[in-house]
Amino acid sequence: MIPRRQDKRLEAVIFDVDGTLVDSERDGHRVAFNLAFQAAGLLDRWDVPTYGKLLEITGGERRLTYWFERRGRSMDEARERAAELHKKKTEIMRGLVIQGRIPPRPGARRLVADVRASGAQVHVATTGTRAWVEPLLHQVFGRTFQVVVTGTEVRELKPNPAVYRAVIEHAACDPARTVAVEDSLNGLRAATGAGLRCVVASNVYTREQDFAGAALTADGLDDPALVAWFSRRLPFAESGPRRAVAKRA
Ligand code: XBP
Ligand code: MG
Repeated sequence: MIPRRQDKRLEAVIFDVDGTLVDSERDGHRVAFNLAFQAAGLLDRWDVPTYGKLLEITGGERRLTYWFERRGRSMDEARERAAELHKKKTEIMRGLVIQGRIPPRPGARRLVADVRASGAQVHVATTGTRAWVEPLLHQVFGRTFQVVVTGTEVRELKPNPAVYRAVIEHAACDPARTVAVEDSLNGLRAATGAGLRCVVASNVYTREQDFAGAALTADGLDDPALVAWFSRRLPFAESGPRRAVAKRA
């Protein structure tokens, strides 16, 4: 008998960080970029809508390079400025993390705990910089995640699938039994480009994006449709974790 796809229980879940596990963009990264501009004596500032558009460019340093080029600086000068500024921004972001200023998205802690309790692995694939990602994950989720690959380790950032490929390789998980959780089109492309299914939990910045190709599109990690999707696919779903998850659906 050919097993149906839904009979294949999940072996691993790979989470994106920014905009997925935590609400980090508008009141976290954006604020840190603006403080870095200020510290460098620059007049550039990113308001909420401007930052929303700039999010199409993943990776803080690339985002800054793009910004400086668009403001008329040469490519070399833009890169140099961006590298300098991004160091400062990373230091500031780390400070915001340590002060507890970056909150989890509603439902994030619960979903991660349910996945772990089911026996499936939990990993992270982010374009963010390790210097702030590590303290953030530790502070908000404890020592939960098994493999964490960040933008510091991979050359090509999302939508390139490199970060997902690296997680799959390090975790030695079967892509057919692994799902990614993302908030953006760039993230969806990266995950599917690595051969993974991807569940999208959109947010205010990404809600209007076209998520064709996603296994599911939900409004958040506490969306009943998303909770039910996982409850049907986590291992040992007939016992504890499923009942706990399904009750909330
Ligand atoms: C998130 C990003 C990150 C952050 C900034 O993309 O692009 O770069 O915005 O962090 P995703 P850094 O959620 O798709 O991984 O400044 O550390 O790069
Ligand atoms: Mg994201």
